[in-house]
Amino acid sequence: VQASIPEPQREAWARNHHKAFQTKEDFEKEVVRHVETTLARSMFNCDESAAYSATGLAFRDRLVTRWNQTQQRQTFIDSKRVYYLSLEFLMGRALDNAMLNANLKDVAKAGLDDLGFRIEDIIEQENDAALGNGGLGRLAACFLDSLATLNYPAWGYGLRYRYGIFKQEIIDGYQVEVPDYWLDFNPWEFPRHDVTVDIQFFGHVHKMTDKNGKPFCHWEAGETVQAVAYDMPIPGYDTPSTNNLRLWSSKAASGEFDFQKFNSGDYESSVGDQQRAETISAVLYPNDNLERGKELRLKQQYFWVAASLYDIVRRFKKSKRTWKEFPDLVAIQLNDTHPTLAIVELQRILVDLERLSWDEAWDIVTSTFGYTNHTVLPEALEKWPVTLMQNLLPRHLQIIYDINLFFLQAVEKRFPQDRDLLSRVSIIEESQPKMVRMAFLAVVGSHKVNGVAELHSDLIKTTIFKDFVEIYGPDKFTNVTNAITPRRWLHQANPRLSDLIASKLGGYDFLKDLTQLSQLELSLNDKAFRKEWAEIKYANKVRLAKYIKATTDVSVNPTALFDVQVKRIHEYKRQQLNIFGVIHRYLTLKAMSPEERKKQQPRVSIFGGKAAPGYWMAKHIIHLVNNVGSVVNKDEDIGDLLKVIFLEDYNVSKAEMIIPASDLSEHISTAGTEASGTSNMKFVLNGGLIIGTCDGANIEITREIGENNIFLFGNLAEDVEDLRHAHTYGSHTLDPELLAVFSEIQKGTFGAPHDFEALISAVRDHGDYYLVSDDFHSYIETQALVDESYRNQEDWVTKTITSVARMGFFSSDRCINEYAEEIWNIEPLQVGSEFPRLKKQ
Ligand code: HBZ
Repeated sequence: VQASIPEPQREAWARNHHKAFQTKEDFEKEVVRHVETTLARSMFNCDESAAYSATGLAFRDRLVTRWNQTQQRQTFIDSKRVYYLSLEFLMGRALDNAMLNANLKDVAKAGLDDLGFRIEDIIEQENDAALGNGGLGRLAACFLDSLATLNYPAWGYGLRYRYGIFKQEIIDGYQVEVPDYWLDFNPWEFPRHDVTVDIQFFGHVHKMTDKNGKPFCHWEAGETVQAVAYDMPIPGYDTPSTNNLRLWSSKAASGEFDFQKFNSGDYESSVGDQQRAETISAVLYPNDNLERGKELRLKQQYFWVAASLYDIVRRFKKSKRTWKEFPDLVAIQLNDTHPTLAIVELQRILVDLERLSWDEAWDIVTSTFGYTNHTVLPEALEKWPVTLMQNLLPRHLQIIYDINLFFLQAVEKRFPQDRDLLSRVSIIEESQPKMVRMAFLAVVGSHKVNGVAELHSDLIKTTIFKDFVEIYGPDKFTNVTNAITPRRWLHQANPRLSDLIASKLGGYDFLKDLTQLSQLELSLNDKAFRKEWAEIKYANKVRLAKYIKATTDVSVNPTALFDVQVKRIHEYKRQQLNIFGVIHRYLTLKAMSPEERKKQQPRVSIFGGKAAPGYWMAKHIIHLVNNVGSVVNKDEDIGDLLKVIFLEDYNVSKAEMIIPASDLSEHISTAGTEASGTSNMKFVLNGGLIIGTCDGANIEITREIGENNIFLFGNLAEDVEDLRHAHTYGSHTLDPELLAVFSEIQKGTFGAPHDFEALISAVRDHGDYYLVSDDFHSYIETQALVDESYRNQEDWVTKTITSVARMGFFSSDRCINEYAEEIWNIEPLQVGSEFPRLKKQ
């Protein structure tokens, strides 16, 4: 087969090379061409949705050229690549990002204007790519942006869910889940029907001998499903580098129908096979920080991991290097334990299929993988029943047992007679039923393990992985503090602020080197700058106020303090603490005389976030917030002094509007529970302040911006154990102000008390695991301090400017450079704009 064009004909290709548009006129031509040909429409039936499609296609054409070029260059140079394996990529919208990263948003705005559209309306047409739950998935998306921007050769591998995270509707104060079918029209993905992998499940393992008499294992599968690649280009900011995100979709291996069954009249079961196969990539599991051990989830994990590894190995083999060199060309990062089977799969490929010795293979495997831990919550640690694994992946279970055997043998040699240690660190938990501990497998199979903020990385070393630090030494465990991309979370979400900063810093270079923000402190006394700074915040609040009016029909005053908590609803994140605090505020205001009330600081408490569909407590929290809102918001005694808003269906594109409009955001998890948090960084970068606990990245944010610029409260992680003990053994008396809040709820002020009994009794009768009572007083006091601070607007503005100036550390570029140097050992590869290369140099 002819794979590439012969030398004599290449001139014709070079002559006709697709030129990316650069001017408004060329952009318009591209849009009209796509409307009139690709979409088969015209100016007489071009609505906003068609204009979005055509604009998306015009930008996608631009991306493709650079994408191909980047991939060709990476392959030609034979450089080491990193593969980021994540079950979630919470990408949000792509068009605005593509325009900004190419520095062509102004061109597109002017062009669309000529053609009769407002760019904001066009951007709003796009569905979010919502292939993730929360922080973990969004972190993966920020990392892709930084990897491309910094010119690292990197691919993401994930699943192409037909349904992303569900859409949330609030009906009568309750969350209702609606499926998120987002693929109707998606110009950003390229189906690669020629890139497929057959993935096996079930079946049996046979011991065989090869022609040299060497024994080996053969896995005869019971079911085969086909993986089809869909690629998405990931543009870097201000660089031609365009990386690839490859998402796998599942389909029946035998094609559309099993014709034999079909012809023999068994139509139903042939369609059934088809559906069973497609089910694998049908839907994102909507739990965050909870593992439920469902067979389909394990199938998803293996399907994705096996397809990705097949692909990676296939690419490696083209390089004609020896297996020993695999880790010189390939680094694989495991985003949490979800892809841990990749360790087992690579060992299987090397031992069973490539016939390397166990030890040779294991050296390669452990040099290749790195593992990032995102949680210490026990209910989130992945464990799979041995029986389930045995049935679905019989050969993998054998390999896991062997990995465990060799590991335990080595441990026993170093720590003889410590039976207890062996059972504590065993990858197989000897429980009823027996379980495979995925986090331990990930630790044993990787050369580096990292946590995502300093406190968290310390905690994993002293709790869940304590024994492993003893065994491997401390150097295997490291910290890489999370961060965010300033392109999306400043430049795209808050263009006016980005422009103002650029005007002070002499251009937009700070978007590629966020430490340059520090120069903003020089402008602290610049009156015009401060005024514009405050006006931008106000304008963003006005925009959010309009959105609130349009979606909830509640009018909020944009001069009030906007207090925001938007994130997944979880007891450990303590939205219940926030809403109990809001009720306390309401009761306090109600008890005041009208004169006294006039002196109070008006506030809008804004909540948003999804509850996992099966998370009953989280759903009650949502219900309570909504009910409190419907009482408070129409209370005439209160008026603008307090409004309580629940924003439906919080997602990435809504975050881009909400975050720039916040004065104060809440990051109030029980100390030691939130691994890092990343929205805390987004809020501060957008000129908002934080009320928070000493948890996750809040601690490092405080170190960077200074403790005068953050409102910290509550107990410390080191005291949590004792406090919990005090609840259980009766030496804790509940906070009286919190009890007053409880009795108001129980009076029925916010609807049937029965509905909220569980929320109350979790604190009052069941040990208050999240220490709501212990932190309540400190929380209320600190909120009063916030009110006082906010009244001094000049001071407040100083705090916000100072904080933004000190946020340079939290660029995901810094974070990715740390991974690249300390874990992946990869170098950037500059992609020039020269194209095409006619000959290999
Ligand atoms: O990862 C989050 C952490 O809670 C947060 O503190 C951290 O900042 C962020 C990035 O490191 N973890 C998640 O978002 N986790 C999940 O969404 C999740 C999803 C599926 C699971 C388990 C966890 O099975």
